[in-house]
Amino acid sequence: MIHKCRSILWQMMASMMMFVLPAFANEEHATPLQLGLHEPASPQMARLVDFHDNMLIWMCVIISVFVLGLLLWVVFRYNAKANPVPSRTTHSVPLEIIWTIVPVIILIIIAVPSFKHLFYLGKTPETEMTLKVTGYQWYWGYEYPDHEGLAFESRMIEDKNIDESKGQRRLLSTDNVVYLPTDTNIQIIVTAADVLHSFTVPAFGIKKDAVPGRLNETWVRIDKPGTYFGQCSEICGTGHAYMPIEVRAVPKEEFAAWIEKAKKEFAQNNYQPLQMAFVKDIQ
Ligand SMILES: [Cu+2]
Repeated sequence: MIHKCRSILWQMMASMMMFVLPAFANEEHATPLQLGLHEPASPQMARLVDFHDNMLIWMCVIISVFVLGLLLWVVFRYNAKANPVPSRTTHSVPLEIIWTIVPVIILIIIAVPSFKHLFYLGKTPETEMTLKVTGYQWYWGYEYPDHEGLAFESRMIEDKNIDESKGQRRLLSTDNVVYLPTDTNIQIIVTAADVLHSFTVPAFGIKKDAVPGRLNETWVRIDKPGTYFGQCSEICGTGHAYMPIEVRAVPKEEFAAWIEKAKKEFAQNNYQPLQMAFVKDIQ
């Protein structure tokens, strides 16, 4: 009987590991039962993962265990049986000072590295190229202003047309993939043509609101080649869940070859990119 129980236990553990282990693999997209944040593909995301895994999560664990310990102490030490005559104390100045100051100190400890990361994410370094992203209901438009204004639209591939043998993924793959070069500082300008959207690619640590009539800016430097997925992260209407982002990061030479191919391919589409009026044009 004990032997049988043990073997069932082993089987359960083995099947659980089957689910959990892929979460630690180098995946470019989210996996079922994934633990932890996305595998970073940019220095921005590497910093965010480091901040989360080595600091925030441990602070959460310590605070949760401490609060749980206090609760258990109160439940067992001060229940009606163990403590029939309760104390009538209502105030304790030293205790109130401690439980005000300690959380303030904890917040300061979190704030210092947090602001450092915020400034790093917000300050665009010297960039080598620009990608302009426009959110539409419900697809994305991409423009490459440094490459003779190459522009195209990108829509989700419907479930029935998904071809898994080509690595396509339901709700994530798009008909026109955005190619970007690796090891290049890329400025990303984000706007929208109708309602609010948000351009988000977890592997890059990017989430930028796309606001009609306004240009928001961010940047990325992709460390390793691969296909990276993202989704609109601002509730923008009934098609909100169906406007994914698919980015293929390739070495610089491969990117240059793709640009040449894409210029010919999209020139036939007669695509009209969104025209933005700049303040200097109006004056
Ligand atoms: Cu959207």
